[in-house]
Amino acid sequence: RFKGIIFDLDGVICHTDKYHYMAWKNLADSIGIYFDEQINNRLRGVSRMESLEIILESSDKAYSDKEKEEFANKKNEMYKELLNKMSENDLDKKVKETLDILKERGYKTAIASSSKNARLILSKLNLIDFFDIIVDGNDIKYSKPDKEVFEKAGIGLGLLCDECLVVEDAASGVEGAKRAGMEVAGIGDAKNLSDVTFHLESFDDLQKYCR
Ligand code: B16
Ligand code: MG
Repeated sequence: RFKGIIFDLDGVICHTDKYHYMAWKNLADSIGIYFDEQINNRLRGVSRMESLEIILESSDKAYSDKEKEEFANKKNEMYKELLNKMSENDLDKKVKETLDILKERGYKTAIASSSKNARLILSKLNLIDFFDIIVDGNDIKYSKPDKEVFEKAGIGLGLLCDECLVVEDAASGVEGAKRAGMEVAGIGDAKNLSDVTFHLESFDDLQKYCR
């Protein structure tokens, strides 16, 4: 039924979500703001500046745009330091195996990520040439839950929206994919959302649904 599969990056292909958490936690601690895993879950799929706004909700101080810019840069520097330690070994074997099988079965593949670091991450994982198209935070004006990143990925694959299946771990991503008119396979946090067509216990479950 599907001709293309559009993958979210953080939380689906790799677990950079733990590095986002560490970097935001570090920033929050340095400015004395409360931050925990629950707040972190709200940042999944959301752009860097919008993430910062969510974190600053826990503060009663008003920060200037310049300060916010500095906070976001500081977080990103720390995040990139963590990314630097990543290698192909951080790619789950099941993920690579499944991607290879889906390719063999003739599916076109895309990345649809809110991250401006997506290409850096994919090259660390040695996956940069694997996808037919990569659409990331540098290519879009509106981040998830907007549909832009998914629509661009679908167009890049040369497919209609209803020919694409999106794989997402975040509520914001599931919403964006639905707005684009695409069906969704949910994994992790997004597994049990009501808008999701396929519930993936683990990444290799995709092999069952995409024959
Ligand atoms: P950056 P995804 C998203 O990636 C992350 O889930 C989200 O936590 C992050 O804030 C966003 O990318 C922006 O990332 O700061 O690297 O530009 O899940 O859409 O692949
Ligand atoms: Mg994600």
